[in-house]
Amino acid sequence: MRLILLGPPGAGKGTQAERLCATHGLAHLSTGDLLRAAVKAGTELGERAKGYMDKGELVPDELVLALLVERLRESSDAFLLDGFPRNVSQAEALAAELGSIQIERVVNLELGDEEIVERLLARGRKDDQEEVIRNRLEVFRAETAPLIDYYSAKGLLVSVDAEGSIDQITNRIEDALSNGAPSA
Ligand code: B4P
Repeated sequence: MRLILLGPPGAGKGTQAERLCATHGLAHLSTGDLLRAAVKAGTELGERAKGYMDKGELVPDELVLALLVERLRESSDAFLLDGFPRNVSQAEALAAELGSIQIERVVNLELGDEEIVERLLARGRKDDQEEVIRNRLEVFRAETAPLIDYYSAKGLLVSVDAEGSIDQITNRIEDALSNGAPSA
């Protein structure tokens, strides 16, 4: 299975990705986690990424791709991409990298702004201050939301309501993966 988890910051991509990967035996490729690990390790790439992350901006594509591509090559049969792609140019780079390998489904988690702000303030990571969260929402709308149409046009998108308990949302995703023809 080859999946993408799409959705605004704090929609629960990382939370649901862990469960889906455990259930379906997928490699969990989270660009957020890879970037935070690079920052923590103090690598040159991490140093460059840090300022963008602290402000809630997207990290430049070439840095994200440098981190991701090797992992993707190791796991091209069964993976879940969590938080990648974040814009159309990353989606195009992904398609070029995968060549004839097809993404099977793109799960789009939908959640309103106020619930997002509440969850992220409760999470309390360094980039979870209200001003930074609001900026991340703006960045999502401007750069990432166009991927909803992009993957919908390819017939790959399924949208899932991400409000409710973690178990409820996992069940909705599993239902969407097993039942449905992808929604337009
Ligand atoms: P990410 O690490 O991708 O994180 P996120 O979008 O903030 O969170 P996610 O949706 O995974 O939510 P989570 O499960 O944690 O991005 C961080 C930053 O990295 C970006 O701002 C950007 O700078 C950079 N970045 C990452 N990928 C990039 C890329 N491809 N290109 C450029 N830059 C990139 O859930 C959030 C909280 O809600 C948690 O505390 C969780 O416990 C809680 N929660 C989850 N589900 C819940 C539920 N149902 N009810 C209540 N709480 C819930």
